[in-house]
Amino acid sequence: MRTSRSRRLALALCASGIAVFAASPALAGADRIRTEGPVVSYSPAIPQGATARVQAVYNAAGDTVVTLHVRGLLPNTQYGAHAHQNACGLTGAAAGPHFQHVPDPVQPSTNPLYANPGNEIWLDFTTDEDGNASAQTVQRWQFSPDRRAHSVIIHAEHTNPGPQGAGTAGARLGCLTVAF
Ligand SMILES: [Cu+2]
Repeated sequence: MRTSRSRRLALALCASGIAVFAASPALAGADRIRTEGPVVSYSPAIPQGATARVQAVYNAAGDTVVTLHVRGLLPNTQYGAHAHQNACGLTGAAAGPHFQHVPDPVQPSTNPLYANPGNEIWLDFTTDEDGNASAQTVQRWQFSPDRRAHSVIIHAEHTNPGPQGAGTAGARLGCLTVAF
C-alpha cells in the first residue's frame, strides 16, 4: 500500500515535471502557451495601460486554438488583429508580415488564396463600453518548430477579406510579443 502510494506520488511529480516543461516558451506537441502584458502602443488608439492576453492551445485533433483578450482600449471600437512573423519592435513595421501557414511566394501578401483566416491567424474584435474584448480562431494546423509567429498586432480596422487587398486592416496601432 505504502509502495503504491509513493509510486503514485512519483508519477504525480513526474506529471508535474512534464507540465512545467510544457510551459516552455513555445508550443510543441500537445501543449499550450499563455502570454499577458502591456500592449506596445504606436497610436493614441492604444491608450496607456492597455493590456492583452494571448493563449494558444494544441489539441489532440491537431488544431491550434488561439484566443485574444484585450483590456483598456477605446470603447465601442472596431480593431483588426493578426499573428505576425516577428516580435514587437519600436515601430509597427518591426513585426513584419502576417504569419502564414502556407507562405505566399509574393510578399506582402494580399492574395486571398494565402491571405485568409484559414491560412493566417485573424483575431478581429470590437470593444465593449469599457474598451474590453475577446476573439478566438481555430486553425486546422500547427506551427512547425522553425517557422512560427512571434507577435499579435492590433490594427485600425477589421480585416479586409478580399478579393482586393485581402488581409489588410489599416494602420498598426499596437503589438504584443507572443512566443507561439
Ligand atoms: Cu496584421
